[in-house]
Amino acid sequence: MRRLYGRVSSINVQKVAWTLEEIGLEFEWVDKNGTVSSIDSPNYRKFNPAAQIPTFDDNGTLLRQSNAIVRYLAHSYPEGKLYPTEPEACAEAERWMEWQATDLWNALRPVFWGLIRIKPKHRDLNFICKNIKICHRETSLLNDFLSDRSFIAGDKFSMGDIPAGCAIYRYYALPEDFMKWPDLPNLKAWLNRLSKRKGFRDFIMLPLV
Ligand SMILES: N[C@@H](CCC(=O)N[C@@H](CS)C(=O)NCC(=O)O)C(=O)O
Repeated sequence: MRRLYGRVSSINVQKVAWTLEEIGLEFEWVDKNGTVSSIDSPNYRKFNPAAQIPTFDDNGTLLRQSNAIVRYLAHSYPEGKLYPTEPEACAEAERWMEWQATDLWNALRPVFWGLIRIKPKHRDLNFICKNIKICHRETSLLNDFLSDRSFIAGDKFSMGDIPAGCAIYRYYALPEDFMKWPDLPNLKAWLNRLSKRKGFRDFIMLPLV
């Protein structure tokens, strides 16, 4: 039995759900429509002591950390063609997975929380604006990188597109009055290519909550 634990509103759960859809694996989804912390219970902590989502149970193999789960699935199910076979292409996929989880997310997460999850009266606008500037700097890097390719690892969609695609969707779904995005045509064209994929439409293109 395969099970994915965690609510669909979590970016980290979304990465795994999209990967599973790309590979075509069937799974049971626990707490899909939950809210923040809804899954936390002594039972859940037994297999995720940090009480974080997602956890993926692959027939008894317990996996945690979203990008590690995406890599595991891409590697373990080659029929999904998500794991680049050339080392150079694989390194680019890995590079932008790391970038999403560190350089971009360190700035985008406080913007997302500040504008979507925290009540306006509790917002730290200076902190949000400082992080919006960092987000723009980071997304410009990906925009430049995408100038000579359709997808992150080259001509073919791969695991490298998944974490970054989830985060860039959020970047553009945040309120325009605050974001004032720079012109990033390669990034927008790539996002448009991702939007043709069922997993992206079903699990990523959702209202931010
Ligand atoms: N680095 C971890 C971060 C996991 C994480 O922070 N998950 C958040 C949701 S995005 C969480 O568990 N929140 C508690 C909850 O919603 O119950 C990963 O990529 O899996």
